[in-house]
Amino acid sequence: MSDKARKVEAFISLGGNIGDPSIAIEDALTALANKPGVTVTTRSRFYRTPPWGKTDQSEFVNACAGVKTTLTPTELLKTCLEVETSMGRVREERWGPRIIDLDILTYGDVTMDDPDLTLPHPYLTERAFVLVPLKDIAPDFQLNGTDISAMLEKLDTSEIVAMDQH
Ligand code: A4P
Ligand code: MG
Repeated sequence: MSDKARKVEAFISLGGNIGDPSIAIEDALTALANKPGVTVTTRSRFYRTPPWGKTDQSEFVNACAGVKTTLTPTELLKTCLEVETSMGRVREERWGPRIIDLDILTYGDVTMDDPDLTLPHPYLTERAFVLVPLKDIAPDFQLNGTDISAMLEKLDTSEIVAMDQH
């Protein structure tokens, strides 16, 4: 099989709310693209988004990227965590403020529920800050027969605002 044939498409969400999150997302995309076995093929616009889950913190900037990868899901997660760590991310409270967060939304059509990795991402369908940028790069995205527009209809997107083009 050629290298090209073995590549799997994965979608990654990026976000942060400390310092200048737009710069952090740019840096994370560059770091990801420099990792062996990962090609960044598409990227969404960047969005200002209200904090979800833990609401008493600064607003976030969020984006999504599409990658083609020869890594396994676990290797791709390790790579994402390496990018976070190399950028100075320190893990503190759950859903709390962060310089940068990279989550794997989907990896091909793989489903898994390991202690360290759940695919598709468990909160994917509940988070407008993920789905709005994902729709930029994957307008035909579907999960369990539901398309992304139908998922978004159930969510409040009114405070998710596209930033100037990057
Ligand atoms: N993990 C399991 N599945 C995955 C996956 N599909 N992708 C594990 C990535 N990681 C996955 O994550 C903890 C562990 O989850 C990882 O080590 C990995 O083994 P974490 O990033 O250290 O912890 P966390 O981020 O504090 O918790 P969690 O549940 O991952 O939070 P989220 O889901 O990252 O949410 N509001 C807005 N507007 N925008 C945001 O970006 N982000 C969060 C954090 C909360 N509110 C937000 C935003
Ligand atoms: Mg995370």
